[in-house]
Amino acid sequence: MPLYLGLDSSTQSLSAIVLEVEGARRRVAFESSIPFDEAFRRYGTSHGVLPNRDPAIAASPPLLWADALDHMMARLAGGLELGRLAAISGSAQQHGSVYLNARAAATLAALDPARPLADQIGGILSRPVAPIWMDSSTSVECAEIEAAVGGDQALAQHTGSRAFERFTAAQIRKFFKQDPAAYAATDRIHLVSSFLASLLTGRHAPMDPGDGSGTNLMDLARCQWWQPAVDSTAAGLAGKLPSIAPASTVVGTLSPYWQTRYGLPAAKVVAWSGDNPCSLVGVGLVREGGLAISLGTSDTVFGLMREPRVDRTGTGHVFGAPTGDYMGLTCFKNGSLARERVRDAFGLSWSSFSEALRRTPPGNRGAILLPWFEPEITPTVLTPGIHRYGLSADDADGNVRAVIEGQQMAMALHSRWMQVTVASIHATGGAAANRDILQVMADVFGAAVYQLQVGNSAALGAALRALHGSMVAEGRAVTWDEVVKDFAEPVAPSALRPDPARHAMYQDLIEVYTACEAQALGHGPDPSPLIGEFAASRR
Ligand code: XUL
Repeated sequence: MPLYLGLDSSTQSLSAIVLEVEGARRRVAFESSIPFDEAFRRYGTSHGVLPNRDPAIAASPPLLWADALDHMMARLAGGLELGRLAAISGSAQQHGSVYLNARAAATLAALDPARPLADQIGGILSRPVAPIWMDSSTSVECAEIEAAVGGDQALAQHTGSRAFERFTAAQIRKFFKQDPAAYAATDRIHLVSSFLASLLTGRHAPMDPGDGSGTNLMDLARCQWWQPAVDSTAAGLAGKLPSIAPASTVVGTLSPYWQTRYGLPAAKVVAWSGDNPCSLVGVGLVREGGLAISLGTSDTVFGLMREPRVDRTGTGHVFGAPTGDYMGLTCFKNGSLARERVRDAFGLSWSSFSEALRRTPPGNRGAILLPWFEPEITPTVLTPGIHRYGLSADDADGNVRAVIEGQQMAMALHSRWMQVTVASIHATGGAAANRDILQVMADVFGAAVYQLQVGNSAALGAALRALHGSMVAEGRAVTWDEVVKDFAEPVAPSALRPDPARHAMYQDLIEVYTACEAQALGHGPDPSPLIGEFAASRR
């Protein structure tokens, strides 16, 4: 029975899911995860990121990702009959970029199977670190790129997003300006996804349109690089970008390095993509209509779109979807890290965090917390800071409820641009295991919230993409509904239903939240009277 491997290189860990599929027999055969900080202390990361005194700068070592890939393959080879491995695909944190010199192609093609991968590829990096999605240090470059292409709306219309600090174009431009010699020595700029695919195939892999649309450089309609953006980003960039191939393309086979090192077959490698496009498939959203919320290092709200409805307010993004459609997405940086910061500030465990949530009244008497522990993506907040309204800093229970309600209201407010009538939400990511958090989600959105059988939707989505790409390559007709069947299905009996009275209350509270956000961003009046009115109306 053939096996399909999905890998997910996220901010903090590398995960793997192996599916066994033949006809109606479909099961998850293996799941594993390697946390970066604990397993690879020598790289000095914290939560997968290199420490930096400037909170706007976030970068990670690409060699760490390669090392983790090597270790995961060893783990897989030890636990499975990998001779049956038919195809592999992968998911990676979006936007991060890896800079390789002209020696890369020859080195990747001739790796020594007796030696660890990370020991052999240090010499192909023209930049030792990769800026990642948490970086917010490129506002100047964003403005320069937008001005050069005719403004933010022009960029959004063509690429799916206005310029964002973490997107690859602004990051490339900053590198080009700050280190022109290293930029000149760069022969190829990969995303994390196409870099890892290249390590597997032993040659430069293309990008898929899902991850390509997180660069601010890809023409969304044609799935090709958009020349005005490329030219406005850095001199000579066109020659340094990989090609873009449809998400189900087989981009190569496992290179001799992996075959000899771990006794693996020449399995097909299907183009890797970003974690959010992979999750779209991994939560089963292969049709327009539903919404998914991923509560991970970042919190994201996303849904499939048949047509690219670009956000005119400049909040969200339109990416390519693995199905060949599009997806709308809004991203929040203060996701799990903010929840952890509140939990740790009051010395709580996750279970006492949940108890605090249960003890406090929904609506929190109008208290609002804006949890911008790190610079925030949505809304744009470059200088981090916590804002409390009607809430004391030492009220543990109140802060727990406020961080959860604040995050959910921010997601509801800032996903309105997608114009999706939300009847149901598929919840994924680590915190989606917490049903107290999901009940707040159901009440804020007024929608039923479903948990899924497989928690890691990005790795599952990658494995399902391996299955899809492999079947397409074999000329077998298959629909996406058939691909996701059984694996990416919501667990119906466990659905969390919204309470109509609480949903009505949250609709009022979102007005208060909106006023607090505006005041904190410096363009709104003191929201205290609104908070007072809300609290009085609930007495
Ligand atoms: C999406 C984004 C994050 C990363 C996290 O635009 O920046 O969700 O993909 O890995």
